[in-house]
Amino acid sequence: MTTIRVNTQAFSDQKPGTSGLRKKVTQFQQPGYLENFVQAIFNTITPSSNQRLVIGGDGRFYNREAIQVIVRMAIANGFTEILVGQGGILSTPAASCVIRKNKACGGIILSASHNPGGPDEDFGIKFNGENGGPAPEPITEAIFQQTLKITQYQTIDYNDIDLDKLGTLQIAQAQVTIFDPVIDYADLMASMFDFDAMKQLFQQGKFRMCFDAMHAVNGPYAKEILERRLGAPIGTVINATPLTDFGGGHPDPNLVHAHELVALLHGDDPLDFGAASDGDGDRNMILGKRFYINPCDSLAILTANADCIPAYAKGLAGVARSMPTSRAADRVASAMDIPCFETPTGWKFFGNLLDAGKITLCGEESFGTGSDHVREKDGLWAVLFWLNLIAAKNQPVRDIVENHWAKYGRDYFTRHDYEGVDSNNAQAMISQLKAKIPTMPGQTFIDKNKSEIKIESADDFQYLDPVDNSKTSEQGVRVYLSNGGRIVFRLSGTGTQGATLRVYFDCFQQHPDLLAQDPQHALSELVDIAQSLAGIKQFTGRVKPDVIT
Ligand code: VG1
Ligand code: CO
Repeated sequence: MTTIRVNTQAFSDQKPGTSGLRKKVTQFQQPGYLENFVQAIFNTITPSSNQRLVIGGDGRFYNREAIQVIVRMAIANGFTEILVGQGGILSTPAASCVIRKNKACGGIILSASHNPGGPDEDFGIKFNGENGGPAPEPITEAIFQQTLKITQYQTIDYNDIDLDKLGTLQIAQAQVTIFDPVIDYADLMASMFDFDAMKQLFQQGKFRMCFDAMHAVNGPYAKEILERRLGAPIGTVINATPLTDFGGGHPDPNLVHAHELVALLHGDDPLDFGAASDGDGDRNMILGKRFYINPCDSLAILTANADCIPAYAKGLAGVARSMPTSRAADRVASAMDIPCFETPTGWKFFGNLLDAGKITLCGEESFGTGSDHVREKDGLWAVLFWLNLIAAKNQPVRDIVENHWAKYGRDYFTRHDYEGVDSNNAQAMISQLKAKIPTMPGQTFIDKNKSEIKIESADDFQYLDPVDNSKTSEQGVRVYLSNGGRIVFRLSGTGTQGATLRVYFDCFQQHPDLLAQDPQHALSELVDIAQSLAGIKQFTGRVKPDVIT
């Protein structure tokens, strides 16, 4: 074993954000930078009762190099069993599945999710605990404190291992196993859904779909499950080979970045169903024929129809959504008489609720949906859920969604992102907004029909975890309006450059004639109110958002 001294003071920026530590590759390449964070993880989690660790990533640039470093350090830190996905590949949900199945003490996942990859792009690392989920706040905070404190890290002198060759190597006290990253996950999916009914969908030959893996990690998973196990035609999965730079694109499944897929669902001969997932395979976008499903609606619809799926036939314990996600799922939960929880943004807050059996399904507006089968959001699972639903109901996507709106009403939703804003200006905007909270209630605005919209209440969201009573504050400014609308302001915790301001809008509509509007139109008054409340233009210098979802 070798001990190497590190200059921790140079690395005071290793505070994990919404989803682990995300920085530019060049930052991770500084000598000792990755090692500092990895040693901080090991110092925080050891001594643990078992010494089995899972390692894998989304295949982006620097994935393989980082894995070699982490394997050497894990051996030097006393781990006895180290499980590495072949080729360094492991989607985030599959990592969660493998940690749980093997009863590991946790796993290290290398990903910057939907952010671009490449020598000048982003890299990321996070630790998931023995439940397979992202480490909760107290652990990530303890890791951060360690990053500031440690003066040395442990490693061994050992050549790079062959990440592509399946099998087990004995190195010092440790067994290092390179395993197939797809099988366990595919088996789990087969145990949850009605694969026979889904196979028939493809056998009949009338149903046509495409899955866009965006050259990211889910390609091999989607090929195995959709094409091999469910019999979808070869070629159903496009951009199926994970590439270190994701083919130069943003592996972000939205209408802008998944344009190749979007084109196949429109045009003269559109497909029936389309789906995409992100860099690390935990996000999903679902499309019907010339039809887009908002992720907030997706969560509500999956909740309402869970009884069609074998894994959920016994019913749901409850459902949870992140705070900025629209309240569509709340309406379903209340009709089903099950609890609905509102958590801060980020998957780590769902973990306790899932572990305690308080919820079965959960989701976020940012294309993340999941359930108690793992402790991460799960892109391919959401796609299979929808396929199973289509097969069970024998209805096209559009009908399923429109019937849902007719029954429950529609929660219009949109998110406006201002990217790469000057951090000080963004902070200043949020601070002045917070200062105004006490005087907001009662403030009125006149809409285009000359009627009044009044602010009913406003706060800075804080969350009291019902399982461990931990408190998380300053999670975003919420403004509730008299017309049923809501505006939320928060700053992103996943960006790597400047600040990203996110403004979320949602408004409930029940009138049957008003269920088919364009969300931007339906929410335009809220957008104006947000502008006058927060002074976005004045603070950011931006006249319009960079990304609208
Ligand atoms: C964003 C999303 C959030 C999501 C997070 C990680 O965080 O808003 O809902 O959980 O990304 O997703 P932020 O702090 O930038 O708003 V992923 O797919 O990066 O693991
Ligand atoms: Co992701």
